[in-house]
Amino acid sequence: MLYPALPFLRTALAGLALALASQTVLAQSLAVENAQVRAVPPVSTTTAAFMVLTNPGDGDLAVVEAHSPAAGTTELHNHVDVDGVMQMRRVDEIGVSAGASTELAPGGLHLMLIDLVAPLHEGDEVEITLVLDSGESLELTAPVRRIEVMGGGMHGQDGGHGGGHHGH
Ligand SMILES: [Cu+2]
Repeated sequence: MLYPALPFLRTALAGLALALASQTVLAQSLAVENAQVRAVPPVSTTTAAFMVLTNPGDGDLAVVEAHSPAAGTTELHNHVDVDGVMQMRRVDEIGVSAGASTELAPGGLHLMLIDLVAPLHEGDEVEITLVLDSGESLELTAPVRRIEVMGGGMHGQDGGHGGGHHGH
């Protein structure tokens, strides 16, 4: 009889639909929410991606690499306060502690998309792959949105980023 399996299947499908509706990407070990890429003027060759990473497991994790077909290079970045001026620094990894979340947000941690292959327009979708220290890869899609720049240390929409890149 096929029928006993149906309620389970229905529950599984409902769960999948819910996951898709909330734009949550769930790997075995890391959930990504609110992924978005900052819209930048067409002349800009760099932009940043933001998201919230949640580690539901009981072991610490770290994102050690990121890739995107939209950019020649994708780096992991953080902002640091240098004498009151926020500057960007490349970091080797973005840690997500067991049972905790790490927020990638304007003025803090972010993914840097460098050498954009084409201008990004508001509403475009950008594919991003995160590589974890466990070797696991996680693919997600982030919409391009207008995102206000936080903090007074950055001049203009892309000023902090551009300056940081030429600095190292
Ligand atoms: Cu950056």
